[in-house]
Amino acid sequence: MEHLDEIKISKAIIKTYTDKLLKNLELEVAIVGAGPSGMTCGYYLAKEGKKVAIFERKLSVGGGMWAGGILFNQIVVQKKAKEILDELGINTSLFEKNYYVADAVEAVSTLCSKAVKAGVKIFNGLSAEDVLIRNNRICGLVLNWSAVEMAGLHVDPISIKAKFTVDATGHAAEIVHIVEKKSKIKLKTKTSKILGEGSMWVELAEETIVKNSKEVASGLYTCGMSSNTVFGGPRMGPIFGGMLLSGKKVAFELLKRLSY
Ligand code: 48F
Repeated sequence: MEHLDEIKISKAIIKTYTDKLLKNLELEVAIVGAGPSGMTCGYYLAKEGKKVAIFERKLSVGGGMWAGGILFNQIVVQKKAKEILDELGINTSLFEKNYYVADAVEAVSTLCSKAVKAGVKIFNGLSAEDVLIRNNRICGLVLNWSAVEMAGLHVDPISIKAKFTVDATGHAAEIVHIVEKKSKIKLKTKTSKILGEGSMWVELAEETIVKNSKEVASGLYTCGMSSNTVFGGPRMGPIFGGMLLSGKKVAFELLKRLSY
């Protein structure tokens, strides 16, 4: 029988996880949320050698992309976004002119794999519950185990620092809400406040989501659905192209900012 020791297994987990976390306490980009937009953003940053980590509340990555619409696990993307799926090696088929479909499970698993292999470190089971702010600039995150959050335990969090932070938390836009609630920072929106999401309008939403993916406060970007929540735009429902294009846009903006 091959010798296997329980203590060695425990040591392997504890030591390597601790090393990984220690190496990621200071980042170039910290992304909150491993949905489609956050993982796409992370992929393009890591591909260019940037130090980027994603903090995801759930055990699973993928956010709302596992089940295209009403649990039917096919996703729809438009032509512009299909190019991203092509680059990632995710199979698509033409449904009708400008409407492509992909298997949601293939899309999430491949996007995650490509992001991780490009160098993104994903920390799942960790929730961002606050931010670090210095000189009116968002410069890091305050993190706690999601299990602690769920159990309502009175346990203090830890912090990480990042040159840039991305709120890719989906409809909730949790990080921008924290900044709005806890600081006097004026958001870069029309009213300096979160404008809120409108009812579904796919065509308009897919366009505005990309425009709205930008810096919302010094050091803090929105990406994916949180962009329409923050800057005001309709929800887009079961189409995912805008999420991918939004993640890519923010990554390229950050690449420019990081090279100054
Ligand atoms: O919701 P989600 O998939 O965001 P997205 O990338 O994509 C939106 C679409 O799925 C869909 C849509 C398409 O038409 O509108 O809704 O904008 O993924 C967001 C992820 O962020 C995690 C959450 O668990 C999910 O996996 N998350 C949210 N808040 C936190 C968080 C937090 N405070 N800390 C860590 N993770």
